[in-house]
Amino acid sequence: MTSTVHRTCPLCEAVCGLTLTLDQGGHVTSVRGDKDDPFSKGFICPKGASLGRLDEDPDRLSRPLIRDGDLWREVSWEEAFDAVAWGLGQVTERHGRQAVGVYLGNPSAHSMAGALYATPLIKALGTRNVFTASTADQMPKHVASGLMFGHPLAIPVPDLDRTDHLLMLGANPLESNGSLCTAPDFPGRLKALRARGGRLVVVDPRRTRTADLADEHVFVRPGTDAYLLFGLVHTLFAEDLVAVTHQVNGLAEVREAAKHFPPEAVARRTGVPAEVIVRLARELAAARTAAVYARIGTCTAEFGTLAQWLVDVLNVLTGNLDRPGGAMFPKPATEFAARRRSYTMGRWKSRVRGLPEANGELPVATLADEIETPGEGQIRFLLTIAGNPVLSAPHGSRLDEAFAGLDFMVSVDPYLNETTRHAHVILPPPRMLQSGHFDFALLGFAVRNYARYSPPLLPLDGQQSESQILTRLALIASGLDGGDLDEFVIGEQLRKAIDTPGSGVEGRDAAELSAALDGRNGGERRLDLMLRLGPYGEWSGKGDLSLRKLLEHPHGLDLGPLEPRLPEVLKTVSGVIELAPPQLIEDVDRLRGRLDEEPPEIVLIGRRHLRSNNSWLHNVAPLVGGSNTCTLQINPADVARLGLGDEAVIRSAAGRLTVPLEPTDTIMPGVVSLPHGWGHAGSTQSVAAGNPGVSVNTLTDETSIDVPSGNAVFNGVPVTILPTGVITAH
Ligand SMILES: Nc1nc2c(c(=O)[nH]1)N[C@H]1C(S)=C(S)[C@@H](COP(=O)(O)OP(=O)(O)OC[C@H]3O[C@@H](n4cnc5c(=O)[nH]c(N)nc54)[C@H](O)[C@@H]3O)O[C@H]1N2
Ligand SMILES: Nc1nc2c(c(=O)[nH]1)N[C@H]1C(S)=C(S)[C@@H](COP(=O)(O)OP(=O)(O)OC[C@H]3O[C@@H](n4cnc5c(=O)[nH]c(N)nc54)[C@H](O)[C@@H]3O)O[C@H]1N2
Ligand code: SF4
Ligand SMILES: [Mo]
Repeated sequence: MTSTVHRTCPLCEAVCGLTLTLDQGGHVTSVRGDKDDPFSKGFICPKGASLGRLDEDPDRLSRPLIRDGDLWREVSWEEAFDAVAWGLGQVTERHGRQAVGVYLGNPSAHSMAGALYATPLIKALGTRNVFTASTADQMPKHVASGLMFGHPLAIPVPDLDRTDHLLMLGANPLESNGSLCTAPDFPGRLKALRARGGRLVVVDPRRTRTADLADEHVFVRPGTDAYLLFGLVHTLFAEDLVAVTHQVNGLAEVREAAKHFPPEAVARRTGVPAEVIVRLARELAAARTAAVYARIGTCTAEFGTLAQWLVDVLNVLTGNLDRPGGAMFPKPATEFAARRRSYTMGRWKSRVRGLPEANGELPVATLADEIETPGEGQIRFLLTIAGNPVLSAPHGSRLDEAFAGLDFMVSVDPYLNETTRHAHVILPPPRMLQSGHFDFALLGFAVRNYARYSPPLLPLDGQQSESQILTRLALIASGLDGGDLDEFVIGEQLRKAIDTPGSGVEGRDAAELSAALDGRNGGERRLDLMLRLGPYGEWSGKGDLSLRKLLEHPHGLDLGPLEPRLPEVLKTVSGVIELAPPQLIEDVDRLRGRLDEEPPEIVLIGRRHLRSNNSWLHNVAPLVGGSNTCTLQINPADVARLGLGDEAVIRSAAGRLTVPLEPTDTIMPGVVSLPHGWGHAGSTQSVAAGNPGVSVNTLTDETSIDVPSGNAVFNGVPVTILPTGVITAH
């Protein structure tokens, strides 16, 4: 007897629908793409196809662990939570709440638990020492959007299915399946773009599989995209190609700033010939519709925020912002109406390096400083949730040592790995199939409006759901014995909606509305409330969406193509697009200062492989090996010039590694690439331990950051490469 069930794949941003076959014992016997999902239409990648293997990995923890010295023992949930309460109490009683640090990793942006319970937990902990993977990722985009559009989540996405021209920088969706642009079957959508006569241009220091699929690939020197984009802006002004269709502030300031970046000057810095820069700008302006889209290669760089800003400056200057075929704002089903306010950063600063907060968090690039530096506010207790910063943060090897010196550490994670091995208590979330799934974050970046809820497919069987784990931690942190966090949040949200004129529930009775909510647990009830109050919701006066309706559509619900909606999305105080925010114009000076700089001889960048997912998929045998290896890509000309063999020593300001070489002419001379998430050590992941690789974040430098956002710099790291056997002092 088998059963067929459906759910969303939680592994990457593409949110594909999956159809799984389970045997009577709840084991996954097959995984296919869900043909009836209106968004993913049956698409699946090798990772999704391995979901069963990953979910049933025997190395996943099923019980909480407590560490005594080097010894781990399985304990009951009660004993584990008691230990957390004791450890937290010890530290906060002696050193106060700022001695507590929190790190949230990438999977918490995919889970319901992360979306619903991380914020209340952080509030309950009462600390400002909050760090997430966002400052090793997309923080520059949040900051640029916050300053230009008034909200850090007002992030336009390319209207992939309708655009005539896509200029893509620093993204490789044929491997990553897309990011800050939720598009199941991204490869198919790019092929369709070309098939309908559209043009795709890819800018990347490597000729990637995405570049191979494009009409044109442009090699760019790592870390110089902001120069290149300014060269395009310069050309638009110089050739009178600017066609702004929205009300904006700051057009003259942008024109003025761009004067410093003529194509000839930019060409020297970027390695992109001046005539190519001019042509790219002309093509962008001439296209019937066009979108500029830039991702991780341009974010985790020294001028990440400027690059992200200039992407949308180009979308505005060419009249492509907020129009079909251009760069558009999705309308997710659980969107909340936000008020107009000025977007501010730096409301507080990190203790040691004085780095400003953004979106309520501090740069992960300074986490080690905050743990290692004595004084009031030194982090002595750390909680990590769904993160592996030892492998993923800049100079993660330093964090490895810093974590060993903490008074107490707690990790919520299914694996004992490089990070969690330092914890005193590990609290494992249940299997994926035991968890409900709704993409609160990712559906806000979808190239078509869409919603899908996947209820848990298997019972908890004595496990705690991740929502229950985080709720319990929040209760421990607030010193409360009980109380219903979900009902508290529901009450607050209802009160706000009831008090908001024109909200659809204005003046209604909170108790009555709360009683009407569906859901088998607090998380589902909160989802139902957000759906009902959201822009398609049955309590918004604009639709009939609710949890019940999503449950009636187990393959997901198409909510239509993206539509122009800038006035709803804009939250700037001025009520118009701020094209030249002072904080960014100020940072242009930093960019100008480096315009004539000679590039380092060799720089390091990252890359992703289709069958990987940051640090935590290397324990699934079918996903590792083959093309998914931890090798240093290097141009054959550099191999010859440096006299290298099969492996080499790579050295940076932060550290050194010995790496196997993969000579390939797909990478620019003077650039080398190593994927992140490898370097498996001290973990009980048996497959990963057999194929550990090395951690690129031994080499990345936490002292180098994108100034406005504090984001880590992973691309363009200066390195030296030497043959093995040459002894050098470091
Ligand atoms: N050099 C370099 N470094 C990089 C990058 C790069 O391109 N180059 N990329 C950066 C980017 S974009 C990111 S997002 C970060 C990622 O940084 P992190 O989020 O710190 O790292 P991950 O490897 O994603 O670790 C995820 C952890 O979550 C656990 N986990 C998996 N599923 C769940 C779950 O459902 N619940 C819980 N509680 N835990 C779970 C895994 O076991 C693993 O320990 O890395 C960054 N680091
Ligand atoms: N298979 C797989 N999929 C993933 C992940 C994974 O680890 N594996 N991670 C997920 C996560 S957390 C994220 S954030 C997304 C990221 O999704 P993407 O942004 O698409 O990430 P990458 O595939 O690393 O592509 C980045 C590209 O930038 C290029 N690049 C490096 N430096 C520069 C530069 O200075 N300028 C320019 N123009 N290009 C540069 C690299 O060569 C690379 O091809 O992927 C997600 N999906
Ligand atoms: S593309 Fe992403 S969401 Fe789709 S099956 Fe693969 S890992 Fe899952
Ligand atoms: Mo990421």
